[in-house]
Amino acid sequence: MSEPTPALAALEQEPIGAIDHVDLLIVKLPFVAPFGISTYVWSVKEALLVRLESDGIIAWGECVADPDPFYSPETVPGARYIVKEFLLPLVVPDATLGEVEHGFRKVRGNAMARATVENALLDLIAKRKGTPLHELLGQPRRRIPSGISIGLQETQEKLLAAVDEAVSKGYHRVKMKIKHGQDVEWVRAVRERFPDIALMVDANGDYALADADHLRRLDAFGLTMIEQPLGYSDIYQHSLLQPRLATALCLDESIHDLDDAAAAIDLGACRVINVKQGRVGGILEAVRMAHYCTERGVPVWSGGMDETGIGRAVNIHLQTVPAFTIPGDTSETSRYFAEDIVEPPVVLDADGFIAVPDGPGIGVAVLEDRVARYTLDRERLR
Ligand code: OSB
Ligand code: MG
Repeated sequence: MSEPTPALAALEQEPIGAIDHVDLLIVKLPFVAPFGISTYVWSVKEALLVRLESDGIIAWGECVADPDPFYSPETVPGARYIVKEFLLPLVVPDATLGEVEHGFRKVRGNAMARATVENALLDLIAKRKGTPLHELLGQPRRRIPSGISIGLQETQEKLLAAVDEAVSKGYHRVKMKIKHGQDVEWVRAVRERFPDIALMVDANGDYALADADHLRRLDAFGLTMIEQPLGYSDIYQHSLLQPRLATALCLDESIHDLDDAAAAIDLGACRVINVKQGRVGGILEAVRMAHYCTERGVPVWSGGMDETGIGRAVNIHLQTVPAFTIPGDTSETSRYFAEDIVEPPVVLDADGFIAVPDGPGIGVAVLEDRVARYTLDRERLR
């Protein structure tokens, strides 16, 4: 495996340089269909964007926080406050990226806010060099395997139709959301119709350790993993559940950084980790975590937060790092948006793979007229 560490060490030395303008935007894009998890159903994407302008170069960062606290405690207004009051003041011209990241670590939690600014800075650094983000990470271009996350459906028929569509599109693995009352029989229905697909479930914390016997019934379906069955901030109880199941557990929302990943692995709380760059403080920490987990024998994959094309592109570049061995939650743009704020959209090729956008930085063009059309609020800070 090629080492990401030398590339990261070099990146940490990159100067921030002068930034002429900083804008915070809140955008709101309709979803083509509602997306439901055990705690909530979203029908729009509302996100905080950071726009940096330096010497005519425009760089972007997308925050994965939702307006509500139903996946994570971070929210759009909270992230905006943290970005504006505590993070952007640390982004000074004579600092290096490493110094900025070090300063950001004094800000407790708020990893989604930190990721937003850090990713915008990485886009800026890459665009100044005229290189795509994956090259900044020291990685050659490679095709990225696809994966789809199917939200809770009203009926088993609708679920089967959604899985059928995903399979015929060529997705490399299918994840279905589950919750109490919509689990074992729904998984059985999918498994009976699709005996051979790579299938996994995500409960977003809907169960308790007392449900262990119930969850064990999922062992019958050859799932690749069960994602975050227990509490959204729990690691310990997952370590008690994992030995009682044959199926691998995967942690998502309870892993915020490398230390959490190390604790989860030490405790045997999971056999797989979902590394969402937007949840762990940005691309650099995500790469460190992916590398660390892999060395400890725990494979990782890149999650998604139904991002617009800005965050979606970041997730794709991240997956050029070879430690991302399992297909992630990276699906076509059209699954979520009729019209996105970037071009080109993410599409699957005939084999179900995704091409890495190869322009400078995140590699996709952010269309400012479209951004303007979907903007709820815009504030120029510098
Ligand atoms: O748990 O991975 C999750 C979306 C919103 C909140 C939480 C999750 C998700 C997804 C969607 O599963 C992944 C994607 O398609 O981007
Ligand atoms: Mg999840």
